[in-house]
Amino acid sequence: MTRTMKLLTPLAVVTALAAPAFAQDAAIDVNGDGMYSFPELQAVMPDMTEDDFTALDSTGDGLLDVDEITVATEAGLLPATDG
Ligand SMILES: [Ca+2]
Repeated sequence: MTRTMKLLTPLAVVTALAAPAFAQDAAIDVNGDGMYSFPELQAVMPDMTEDDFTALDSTGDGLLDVDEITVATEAGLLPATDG
């Protein structure tokens, strides 16, 4: 095994394990656009406030994309989804 392979292999394993775990949950993403809107999240998390949502929406576009969902899930702010 080359030196480069040794460096890259663990990263590939981590990526492969992480990617499916944070696929958007169709039960939340009701319109299937791949993002969670505030109404979509509030429907499954009635305690979610608009302030909570704004805090998670780091890009400020009013939608949580996969990166924002991943951060929020890892922080324990959103339920982990496993399909
Ligand atoms: Ca959506």
